[in-house]
Amino acid sequence: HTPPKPRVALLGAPIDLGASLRGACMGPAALRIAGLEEALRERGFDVEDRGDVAPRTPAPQVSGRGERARNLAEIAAWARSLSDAAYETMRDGAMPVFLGGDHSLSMGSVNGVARHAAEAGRELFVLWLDAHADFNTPASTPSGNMHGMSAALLAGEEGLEEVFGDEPRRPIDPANLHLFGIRSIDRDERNLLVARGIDVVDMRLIDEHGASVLMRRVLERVAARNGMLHVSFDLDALDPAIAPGVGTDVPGGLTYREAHLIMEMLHDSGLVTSLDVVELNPYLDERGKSARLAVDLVSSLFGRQVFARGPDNALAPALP
Ligand code: 4U7
Ligand code: MN
Ligand code: MN
Ligand code: MN
Repeated sequence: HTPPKPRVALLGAPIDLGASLRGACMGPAALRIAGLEEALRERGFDVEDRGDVAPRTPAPQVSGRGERARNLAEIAAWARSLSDAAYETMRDGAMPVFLGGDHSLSMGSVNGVARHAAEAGRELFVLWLDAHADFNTPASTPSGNMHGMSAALLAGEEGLEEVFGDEPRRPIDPANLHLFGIRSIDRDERNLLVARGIDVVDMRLIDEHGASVLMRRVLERVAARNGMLHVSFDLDALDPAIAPGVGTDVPGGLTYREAHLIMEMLHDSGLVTSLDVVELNPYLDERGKSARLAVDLVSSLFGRQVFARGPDNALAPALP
């Protein structure tokens, strides 16, 4: 049997004040121009482009943090409206795909998804595909850039309470956060990751064991607990040679084939219920290269494959 395909809602989040380099605010437009909606339609999905989410106005009253959390008020305004958008979209039975925008947007998207999961009585897992751990807090950050703090906020770290203020905040269980593709961690950030016992799949592990073994380990855990899986895909997880259109590139990233395999396995798992595609900076891209690769990878996550292996795309059975 073929399970019914979920409705997909595209939500733009043209935000770049979480990063030090401007330009990610053009990301949603570039993903649209690269044909994201058409690619998903081609996969047979009922897709609705809801346009760009508007940040909450007037900006919420939050105290400035100066250089410890730059543009906190603006990021909070986005996080609050993105959280509501994610929550409402999922409650209405659609799958939200957030088009970034810098990675601070995930503070909002994942918080909203977590609110929905809690109401639905399901456990939420987050796969964070990234070169960076994004586990800084205002106390640990070397840059003050909030796109480097989103995973920490979502896992319940202190110091960013003002992002949601009195609005519903729903942290995820740190044990359900899986960082993947990592190759840049700051000193105090590393200590925090260790203290919290976060699962960090770095490039060294991927080199040694291969992406598929490490992905299967995450997917089996989510499946065993009947969890929902949010994928937060920072394009800088990819090697800069194939995705130059990012503001904080780090050499030694995922190859074209590794990235596709990850997406194909995510599709086959049937576990993914929401997605962020973030950190595309068209100002830094080379003739749309990164935008087109992002659309290609999302197509794989939504079921495009070289050779159809049957209606349910079941994973190969585990070895005895
Ligand atoms: B991204 C950094 F110091 N860790 O905190 C920081 F290296 O969303 C980079 O993953 C953060 O792109 C990168 O500023 C945030 C830095
Ligand atoms: Mn990131
Ligand atoms: Mn990153
Ligand atoms: Mn970045």
